[in-house]
This record gives sequence, C-alpha cells and structure tokens, in this order.
Amino acid sequence: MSTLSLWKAQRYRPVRLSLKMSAMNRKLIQTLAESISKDVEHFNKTEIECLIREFNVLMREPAAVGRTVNGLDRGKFRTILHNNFGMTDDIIMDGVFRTFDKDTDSFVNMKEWIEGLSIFLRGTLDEKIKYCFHVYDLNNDNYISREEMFHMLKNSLVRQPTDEDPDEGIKDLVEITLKKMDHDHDGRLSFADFEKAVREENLLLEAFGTCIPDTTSIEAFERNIFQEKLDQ
Ligand SMILES: [Ca+2]
Ligand SMILES: [Ca+2]
Repeated sequence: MSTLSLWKAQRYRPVRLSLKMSAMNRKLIQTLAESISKDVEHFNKTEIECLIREFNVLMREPAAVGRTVNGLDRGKFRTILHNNFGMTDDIIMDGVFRTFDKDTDSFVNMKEWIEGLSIFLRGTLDEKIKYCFHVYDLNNDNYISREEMFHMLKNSLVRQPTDEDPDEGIKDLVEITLKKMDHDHDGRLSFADFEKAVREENLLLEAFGTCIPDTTSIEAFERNIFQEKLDQ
C-alpha cells in the first residue's frame, strides 16, 4: 500500500465507522422511542426521540468517580429543575424527584425521565392532582399530615423579621388549610380530600409549594429540546 492510500485509509476509516455508528444509534433511538411511546401520553414519537437524545446528553456529564449509573441522580436532577424551571425549594425538588423515580432506585432512568416529563410539562388536571399529592406526601404513606404541611409551608414562606413566633403563623396556616381541604375531618389529607378540594378550587393544586413549571419556562424548555433539534 502506498503512503498516500495508507493515509487515506487511516483518514477515512474512522469517519465511515462513526457514520455507521451514528446510523446504528439512530436506529436504536428509533426503536427505543417506539417502545417508550406505547406507555407515555402527551409526546409523539419524534418528541420522544428528542427527549432520548437530550437524556443521553445529560448523562454524558461526568458522574461521581468510579460509579456506573443508570440515570440522573438527585443532584443532577435538582440542577435541571433549578436551571430550567427556576425551582429553589429543596423539599419540593426532592418530592419531584420522588415522583419521577418510580422504581425508587434513587436514579431517574430514561423511561422515568420521559414519563415524568409528560406529566410535568403536559399533564392533564387529573394527572397533576396525582402528581402534586405525591410530591407533598413526603413520607409516601398516602396522607399529607399536619407535620408535612408545616414542614413545606415553613420552607416556602418568606418570614418577616419582626414576627415574634413565626412558627405560630405557619401553624395557623396549616389549620386554615386543613379546614378548607380536610373533607373527612381526620386531621390529615387523603388523596380523596386533596382531589375534592382542588376540583372545587384549582389554585389549591399547589397549596404547599410550586411544583409545576410556569408556561414560559415550559415553552423555553420544549423549544430547546424539540424545535432546535428538529431544525438540525
Ligand atoms: Ca429509578
Ligand atoms: Ca405522608
């Protein structure tokens, strides 16, 4: 082989290889999207392909040393919520993480990411009621207790420095909220209580802290993932 043809072979082989790999990748992503789309509402197949690519980009950022991980960990997930949706409340962000991490292995895998986003970005009222209840049920026992309400409200309210006993004000707020939402008067909110109250007054959906993004940040997030990628 002449030097020139050797040079050509070396030069072109990797290119061909990477084209082949990206074709394989494309096929793999299409197959994955096909299978995920059977279980996910609100996204079409092309959108799911975009979400898979985005997930792969997010996963490429370095994980903790020496660990192979199968999804986004809590820290990475919080950063995404913070940077894209302006969330700052740690208790709420952990709650959102819990609703995404359906198999409770402490990682949000690709399917959990896409399923979670379908409700987070495009959920119906029914889906959002279930989602918010789950976010607010901090210990996962199917009730929002007085203690949980207190914990969340205390964390989310801006306190006045002049308040003598700020906890008193929050306790009052918990009691007012219970009066409004605790339909069966057992001193805690079941899913039925929560659902009934929210159907009567939609604003109560986020009674214990903002956990659904606003329209502007949803639009920006979707534009970034769907449109720009589709334009390429
Ligand atoms: Ca998981
Ligand atoms: Ca609970």
